[in-house]
Amino acid sequence: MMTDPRKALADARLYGILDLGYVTAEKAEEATRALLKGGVDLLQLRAKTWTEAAILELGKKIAPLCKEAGVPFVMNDFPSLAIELDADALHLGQDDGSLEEARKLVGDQMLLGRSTHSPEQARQALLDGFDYIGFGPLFPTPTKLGRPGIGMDHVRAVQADVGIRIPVFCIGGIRRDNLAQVIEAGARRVVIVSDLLTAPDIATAVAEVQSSLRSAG
Ligand code: TZP
Ligand code: MG
Repeated sequence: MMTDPRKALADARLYGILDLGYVTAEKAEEATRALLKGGVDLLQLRAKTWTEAAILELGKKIAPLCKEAGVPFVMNDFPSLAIELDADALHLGQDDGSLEEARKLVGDQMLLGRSTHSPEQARQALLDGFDYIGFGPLFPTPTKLGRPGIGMDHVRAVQADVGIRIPVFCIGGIRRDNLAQVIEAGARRVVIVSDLLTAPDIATAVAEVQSSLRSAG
């Protein structure tokens, strides 16, 4: 059953990413089902080294699983694939063009997210009209090589400023074993990639994170 993606986004705490750097093509569906079963609130398909054709083929299996679970499906990087897969949202990095360009391609309805790496970029994304932001990487992470960790100093301020207008998802090097610290620093919504996808039991790991986030208030 599909809930309104805008409402699902507003309520979201844990944003899961099916990152094909961590999961083989053969295991992608199984990992998706586990992320959904555990209770991720949004699910992004991210495949940095795959061809568009291969992403499309996998997306045709993943997007319906999200729809069935009532979880918004987010396409990373590719407006064309977001349209073709009828995604609920498109996620864009700082180098993936402007909001206006994306809007022209995907229309009025699709949600648009932006990666931000500083309080200034976070504020700019809000002013640009993005529907949510990722803020990080908080810590250095193998999932995003070449980007330094920005630390947790600005989390509370960005949450109190941008975060009261649009959802702010802290990202980058967040794991079950440092989540309490990240929450303590002011985060209320997070993206976790590698720690969930490499967990022996993905669904249980997701459920654990959800429960920590929800009980943080
Ligand atoms: N953008 C900023 S950090 C990051 C992305 C996509 C990767 C987060 O992955 P992990 O494994 O949770 O550190
Ligand atoms: Mg990108």
